[in-house]
Amino acid sequence: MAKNSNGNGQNKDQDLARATSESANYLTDNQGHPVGDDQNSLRAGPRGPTLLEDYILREKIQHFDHERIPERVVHARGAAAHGYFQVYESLAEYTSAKVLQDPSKKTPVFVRFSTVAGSRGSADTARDVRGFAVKMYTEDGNWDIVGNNIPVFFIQDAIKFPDLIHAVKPEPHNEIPQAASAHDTFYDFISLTPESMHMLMWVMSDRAIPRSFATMEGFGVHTFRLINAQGTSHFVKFHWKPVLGAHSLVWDEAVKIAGQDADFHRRAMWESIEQGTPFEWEMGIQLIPEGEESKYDFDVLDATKLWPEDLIPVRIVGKMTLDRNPDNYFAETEQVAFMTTNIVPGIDFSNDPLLQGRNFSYLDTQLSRLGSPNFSELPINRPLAQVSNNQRDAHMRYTINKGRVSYAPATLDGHSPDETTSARGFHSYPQDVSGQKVRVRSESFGDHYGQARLFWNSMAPVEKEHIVKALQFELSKVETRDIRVRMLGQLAQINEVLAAQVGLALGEKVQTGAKTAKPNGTADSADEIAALANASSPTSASGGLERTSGLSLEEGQPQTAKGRKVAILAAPGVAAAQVQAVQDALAAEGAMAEVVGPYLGALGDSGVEATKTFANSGSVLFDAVYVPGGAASVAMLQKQGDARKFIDEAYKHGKAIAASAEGADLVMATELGRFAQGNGGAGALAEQGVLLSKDGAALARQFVAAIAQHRFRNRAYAEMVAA
Ligand code: HDE
Repeated sequence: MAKNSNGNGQNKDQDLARATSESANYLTDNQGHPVGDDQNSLRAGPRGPTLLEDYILREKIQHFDHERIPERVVHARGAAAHGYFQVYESLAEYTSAKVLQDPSKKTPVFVRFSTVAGSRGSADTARDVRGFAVKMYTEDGNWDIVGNNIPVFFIQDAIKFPDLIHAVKPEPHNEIPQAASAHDTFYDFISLTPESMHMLMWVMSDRAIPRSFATMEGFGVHTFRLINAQGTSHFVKFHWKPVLGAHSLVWDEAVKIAGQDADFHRRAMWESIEQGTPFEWEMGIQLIPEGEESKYDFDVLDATKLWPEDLIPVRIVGKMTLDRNPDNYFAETEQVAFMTTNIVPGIDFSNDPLLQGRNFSYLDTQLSRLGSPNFSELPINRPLAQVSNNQRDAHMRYTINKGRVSYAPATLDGHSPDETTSARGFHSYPQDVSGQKVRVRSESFGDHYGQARLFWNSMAPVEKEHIVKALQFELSKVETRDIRVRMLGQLAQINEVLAAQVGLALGEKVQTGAKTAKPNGTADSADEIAALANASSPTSASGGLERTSGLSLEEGQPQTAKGRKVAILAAPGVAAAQVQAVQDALAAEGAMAEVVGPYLGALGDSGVEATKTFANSGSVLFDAVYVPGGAASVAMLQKQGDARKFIDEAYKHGKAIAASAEGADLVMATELGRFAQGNGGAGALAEQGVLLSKDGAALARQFVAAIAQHRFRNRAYAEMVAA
């Protein structure tokens, strides 16, 4: 094949090095001129006016003035990392995509996680959908799976996207609230949009407040196609399953973390990768052979529907590892341009109308955000595969094309690149298409509540309780009563008990029909309603299932302490050997520990150093708490309200707590300790994941096992403790 080389396929590192200006060891301006003075502008006399001639000042200020580019209209706040993807075994049976065929090949990836509604400076832990955008630099060009951490979406048709986003963004008259859906315009829109109900259930669930990027599932959401070398097509859904399991925060934590560390998620990813602990996911696929899709009572083209895992199992096919932090946030994370149209031969689109609309949107948005069609030449966007075509010029052209041929057909210079007509080239799946030009929604998209019920039915009791509380919080912030009432009407379509429970907090009575014992069909008390909460509602558009696995976060998660962060509470006089023992036990499991003390640095002559203090951190930033012995240390901490609150709060949030030797005295001095006394004391606490023991080694083992359980939902005094 004749080549019209533009240097794109060359060594990416070399290109990156050329793109940075850090090679000179002296200061220069952007034209490479050595700069003699970067402290003072050029002026007429020491106290005179600044001279227009000062090109160094002008260039520096002008560059600064243009430093910001428009933030993403959605998904503005994000963080990203580099890594690689490897398929476990060849999927050639289903797809000719090379990236899914050779298990020995590591395909470089760049993955950006984001929240949707908040602006760039908003907090990481807002209740929101998370973006999960993967760019794979494959040998056949870039493949982007621009997904979310929730497998369905709010709307069925792209034409509604601007309405949805206008409704959820801060209200236009006063720009309130930031990064929050709890306001009138959002629920005005949602209450009038039944197709959003399934997604709303997910967004009100624990999924919308993930513990970490590493404990989030990812989903391609839309139905795509896999096409093999023979041209056979399977419909496919892509999944990313976190190796550490999927875990979430509790709402009280999410709210407090937003204040204590707005960068909680991005910091955790950065630190973990810096410490050599990568973030990992397995790729899963669900497949439906082309032609068999009509046997289900949901439409595979409808992005408000998932494929229940009990019906169509997820097959694990590969692994993605994120092990390198970006060098520069702006150049990489901010300038990365994901596009749903970035697919490779062997993968194809479906007719999902949301996906079809996205296929227009992403290129358009990159042109506006990055300012030029040459955004694809930026180091982070440039494919590793060679680029060879007749496109030329435009703003900020980086490539220096050689020769005079930039058209085809051409004979001059032998330079016009040939199309790849062989199997290697991208060929759309030749689906039969005919029909009238219409603006209609297919009737097969018509069921809006069945899968919302499937989700509700599949939740564990504690998850249902969280959904109810989230809706109580959100809807109580809606000022217009009509909207609140309309929302209760929608919720009642999903599950009457859910609606009644939410209604209690809004001062509204909701009819609960046949399910209540009351002759008038209403339920009056929370207890009465809660007693009904676990009855399943019949579903539709769910393949005949009433519930399915794969939806509850309380089921089937791997139990591991890896990646968890533990606070060790210590003061002068702390028993250093006990600190060391627990640090060793945690490190052996891949968990991290920090010593939290009354001040930073050496704690007296104990040999232990505090890296965090009660002033700069709280229990919400950790997964578990350990209190080592040392009489003086414990005596000092007992007098500190912050130390006692640390433990009470961790208890309330269901986190593992352990104390060795005198450390137990601190636990018993907390509010929780007071409740426990007289109620079985230490024995009763142990069942609730509060471990008090004199035997340090055994305790460390039990503690690690308790951390792996993630949360103890059986905390008897959780509601009573005030923290
Ligand atoms: Fe996006 N979306 N989206 N979206 N989306 C953008 O592209 C859009 C949708 C998603 O980390 C924008 O580069 C339309 C679904 C992610 O850089 C924009 C529709 C899903 C990211 C855009 C959708 C997503 C975006 C804004 C309805 C999950 C961040 C900036 C048809 C499957 C990527 C940008 C990153 C970003 C448009 C719906 C995921 C405006 C029109 C469904 C993860 O092009």
